[in-house]
Amino acid sequence: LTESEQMWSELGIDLASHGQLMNALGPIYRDIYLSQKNRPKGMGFYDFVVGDIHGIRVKELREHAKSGGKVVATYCVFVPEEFCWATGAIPVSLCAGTAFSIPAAEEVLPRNTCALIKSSFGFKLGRLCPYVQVSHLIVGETTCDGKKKMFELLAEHQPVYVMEVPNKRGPAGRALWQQEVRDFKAKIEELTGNRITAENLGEAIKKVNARRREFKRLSMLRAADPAPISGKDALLATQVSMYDDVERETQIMKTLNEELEERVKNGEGVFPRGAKRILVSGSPMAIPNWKLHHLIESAGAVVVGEESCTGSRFFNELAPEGITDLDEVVTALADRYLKTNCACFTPNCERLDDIIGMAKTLKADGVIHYNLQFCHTYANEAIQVDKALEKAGIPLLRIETDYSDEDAGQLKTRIDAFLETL
Ligand code: BJ8
Repeated sequence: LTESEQMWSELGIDLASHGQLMNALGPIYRDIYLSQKNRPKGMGFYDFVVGDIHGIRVKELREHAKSGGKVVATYCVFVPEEFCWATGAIPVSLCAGTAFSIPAAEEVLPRNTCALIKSSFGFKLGRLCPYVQVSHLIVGETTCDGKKKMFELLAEHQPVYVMEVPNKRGPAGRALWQQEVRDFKAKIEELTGNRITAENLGEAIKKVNARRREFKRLSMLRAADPAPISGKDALLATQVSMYDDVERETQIMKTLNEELEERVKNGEGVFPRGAKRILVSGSPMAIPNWKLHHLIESAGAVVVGEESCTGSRFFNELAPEGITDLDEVVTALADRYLKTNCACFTPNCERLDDIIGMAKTLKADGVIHYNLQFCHTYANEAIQVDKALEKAGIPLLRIETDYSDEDAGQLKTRIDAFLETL
C-alpha cells in the first residue's frame, strides 16, 4: 500500500471503490480544467490540491486530530466556522458533487431526492470520503426537508449535530437563530474543551474576513472584459477554500488576485473580449460538480459570477470586527449568517436583489438559474427569479439537472440557443 492508501485504510475507507473514484477523477479534471488555455499561474496550487484531493489535506487533518485537535465537518454556509477556528478546531465543508456515491445512497434514500443529499449520504455509506471519516462531528442544518431527514440517518453512523435554521427572518426567526448559534458555540466549546472568548473569536473573524475579502476582490476582477479568469477556475478556488486552511487560502488568493490585476491592467483575458458573459445563480456546486460551468464555457461564453453558496453567499457578507464584548460579537455574528440569502427563507426577496445587482456589476449578458432536480425550494424560487429578471430586462435561462451526464447533450442545445439570443 502507498502511504495514502495506508492512511485511507486506517480511516476505514473502502479502498477498492475509492480507487475507482480517484481513477475517474483524474481524466475528468484533465479534460475540464487542464485543457483550458491561458490559465492564471496562480491556479497551479489548485491543480496540485485536486491532484491529491484525498491526500495532503486529509493528512494534515489527521495529524491535527492525533495531537488532540478536532475536525468539524459541515454541509452548509449557515454554520459559523469562526467558532471552530477560535477553539483550534478545523472546519471542513463536506458537500459532495459526484454521482459516483449516489448508488450507495439510493439503497436507503428515495431516488427522488436531490443529488447533493444522495451524494453526501452515499459518501458515508460507501466509505468513500476520508474527510467524513476523519471528522469528530458533522454539523447539519434544517435548511430543507431532505437534508433534515438525511441527517437523522447519518447520525446512525457518526456523531451529528443539527442547527435549526428558521424559515422567516422576522423577530421570532431571529431569536430562534440567535439561540441556535449560542447552542452551537456551547457545543464546539464542549467538543474542543476550549472556551470561546471575545479575543479568540475576534481573531477568528479577522482570519475568515481576510479570506472573504480576497474572494470579493476576485469577484470584482471578474467584472473586467476580457475576463481574467474562467468561471471554472474561480469556482474551483471557492470549492477548495471551503475545506482548506483559512490563512493559506487567503495567501493563495492574494497571489492569484495580484496576477489577475496585472492581467486586467494589460487587457489580457482567458476568453476574447466581447465573449458572452453569464452569471450563474442557484444551488451550490460541490467538487467535482463542474458540469454547468463546463457546458457554458465550452460553448464560448464565460461565467463571470456565481450567486450561490459556492460563490457570493460564501464570501459577500463580512463578519463584524472590533467588538470587545463576547455577547455582542456572538449576536452580530449570528446576524451576519442570517443574511445568507438561501431559498429556505420565505420570503427571500434579498436574493432577487443580489442576482440583479451582481448581473449589473459583473456586466452579465444573461443569467442561468441552476437548480438540482428534486430541490423544491430553488425550483420554486426560480419562478420569482424569472419574474424579477424579466422586469429588470435581464435574459434568463432556467436549468434543472443532476450529477449525471445523461442530459449533457440536451443542456448544450439549450445553452447554445440561449447564447444566440444574447
Ligand atoms: S445556505 S443553498 S448550502 S442549504 S439543493 S440539499 S436545498 S434539496 S444546498 Fe444549501 Fe445551505 Fe441554502 Fe446554501 Fe436541499 Fe436543495 Fe438539495 Fe440544497
